Amino acid sequence: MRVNRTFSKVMVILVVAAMLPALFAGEALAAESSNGCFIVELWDGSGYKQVADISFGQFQKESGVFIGIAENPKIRIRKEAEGLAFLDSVLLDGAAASGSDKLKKTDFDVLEITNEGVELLFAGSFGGNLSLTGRIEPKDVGGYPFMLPTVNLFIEDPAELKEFFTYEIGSNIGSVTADGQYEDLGEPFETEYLKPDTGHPDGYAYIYVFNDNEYLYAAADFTSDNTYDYGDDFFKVFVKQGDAVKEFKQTSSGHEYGAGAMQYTDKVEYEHMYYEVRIPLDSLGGRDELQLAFSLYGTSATNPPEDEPEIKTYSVFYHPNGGSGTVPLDMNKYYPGDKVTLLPGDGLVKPGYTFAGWALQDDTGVSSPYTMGSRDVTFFAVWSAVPKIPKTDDEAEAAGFVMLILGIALLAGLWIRKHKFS
Ligand SMILES: [Ca+2]
Ligand SMILES: [Ca+2]
Ligand SMILES: [Ca+2]
Repeated sequence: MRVNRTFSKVMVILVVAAMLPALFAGEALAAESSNGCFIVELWDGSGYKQVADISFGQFQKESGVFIGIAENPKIRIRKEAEGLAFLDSVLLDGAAASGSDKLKKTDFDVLEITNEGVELLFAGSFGGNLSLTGRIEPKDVGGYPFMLPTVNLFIEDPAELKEFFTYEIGSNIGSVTADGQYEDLGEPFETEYLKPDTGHPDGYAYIYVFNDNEYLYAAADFTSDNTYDYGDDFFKVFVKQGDAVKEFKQTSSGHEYGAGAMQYTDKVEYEHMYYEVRIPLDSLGGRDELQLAFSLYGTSATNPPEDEPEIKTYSVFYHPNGGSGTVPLDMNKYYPGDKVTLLPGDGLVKPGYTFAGWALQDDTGVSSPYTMGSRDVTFFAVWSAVPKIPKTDDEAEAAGFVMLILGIALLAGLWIRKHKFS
């Protein structure tokens, strides 16, 4: 009877677990901080079949999903989102796919994922644990450009800029081919460490300034912008002339004064925005000294502290619930609506019991993926008793009979030995 009751409890947990994704689906769609999802599809020989959809927000994170055991799987990942979506790495059981070098490791070298998606071929036999690291931007990222000198942050009108650097004409004679293609520029004129709050990496901006007889040249190595934003990225040079400030803006898609392009430079390992411009000296009033300021934007941007959007994330904890051994540890931060891949409990043991999954504190069973709510959550191990084979009276009698026969045999042996030696 005890055994039967345990089994029925497990059945209830399984049924409830199967219903959970449906119960939470509405909540997932309503979550504001998720900007969309990556759709994971598996090629089955005749077409792609969706195996998972994983929601992502503006900040880069890792998320795992089990896609099933597979042999040389072909996977397609596409976005379902209004904003731009980027993947940094896609690994299957820790292995990279052939094809895209950018997706082989998590290093801020990111690939934009479109609605059409990217196809990945994994060679070999796989257990099926797929891990995506990436982020999805909101449709409008907004934010303020970075300013150098930094005292000019959040000033939108060039005429209001507070401070400028001084560049003496002739102090750094040279030139650049202003094509947006990286070239060695020697020592930077200014260096500033930037911390975007838009999901882009923290990193230095290096500004270079040169001149020859005809042009002022400026270049910007903007390591905090690892995304190409189709002309929304820009580098501006401000030149103060008396009370007026002239603005020279170079975007990532046009050729206003030179060019901006995604490049690998000697400063960081990942591709990022790099700009080169040249400005005719005669448009700058033929001065001996120039008062210069700069700004950089790439949807990589900053916000005044009070304007920072409050994006709360939540954590997942695992509780052994009377078991012992290795308790799973999930370091990820989740937005409400995120899909949480439950970690296996195979490192946990409890004598006389087998691990039967995870449940919430109120005993409600959960299945993978669990849809994150707007609070931290703890999953408790569910233990199901190993059924014991009960001894019936008949079996006890049979055992007693065997013991009796053995006893008689032993006595008989002793009797034989005794008579043999006497
Ligand atoms: Ca990468
Ligand atoms: Ca160049
Ligand atoms: Ca960008």
